[in-house]
Amino acid sequence: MFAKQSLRFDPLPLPHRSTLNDQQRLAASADFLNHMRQRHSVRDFTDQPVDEAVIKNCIATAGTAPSGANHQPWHFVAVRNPAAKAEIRQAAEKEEEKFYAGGGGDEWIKALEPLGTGVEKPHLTTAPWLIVIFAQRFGEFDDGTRYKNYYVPESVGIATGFLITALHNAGLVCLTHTPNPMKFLNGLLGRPPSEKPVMILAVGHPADDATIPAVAKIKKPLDEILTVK
Ligand code: IYR
Repeated sequence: MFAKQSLRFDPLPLPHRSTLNDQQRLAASADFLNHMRQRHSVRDFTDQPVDEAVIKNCIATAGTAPSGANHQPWHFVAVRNPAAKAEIRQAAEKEEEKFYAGGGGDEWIKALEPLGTGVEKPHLTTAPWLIVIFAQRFGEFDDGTRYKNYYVPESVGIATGFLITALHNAGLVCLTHTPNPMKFLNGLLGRPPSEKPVMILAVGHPADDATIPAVAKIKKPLDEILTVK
């Protein structure tokens, strides 16, 4: 579909334009900041189902992200099948066992201590959905010939940010989970070797007794992350 020789530059008048005035803009930006400050990575889920239509809208939102040469080098697999989730959990915990037994290296394992993470990943079976995000190293024309993708990690990172934001906007919580290595996901989910699994997002509703690590509330102050010149 993309990078075809037949695609040409064709400028369209900007289809959508904000009507906010400066005062409304300031209020909107502050409201959105407040909304996003209420997003937390959650590790404790209920098994309460989430409509597929909601997941589809959130993934469609991710699909609106900007990407290198507009090649949209991503694929999302939304898993709700309990047996498939159990397989993913089993394989992920196998990798995590090696990681926490020392494979991750002392410094990395120490850095995770304040987050309280460990080998057990119950969210992978409790959460009603696992969204697995794949990055496409290259694209393929219909005849199987390849074309290059550009800025793949950046593009997939932006799309994942859109997805996490969309899920939060829909009143859901999620956890970014990155077992290392993740190649087992290609086999379990039938994705080609040209695609690199980037992360698993466990998605659903928070358990009544869900907690977050206190350190997660410590965000760098603006003057540390921003320079205005
Ligand atoms: N994949 C492991 C380790 C882990 C790594 C990072 I970086 C984190 O921010 C959290 C965990 C795990 O999920 O436990």
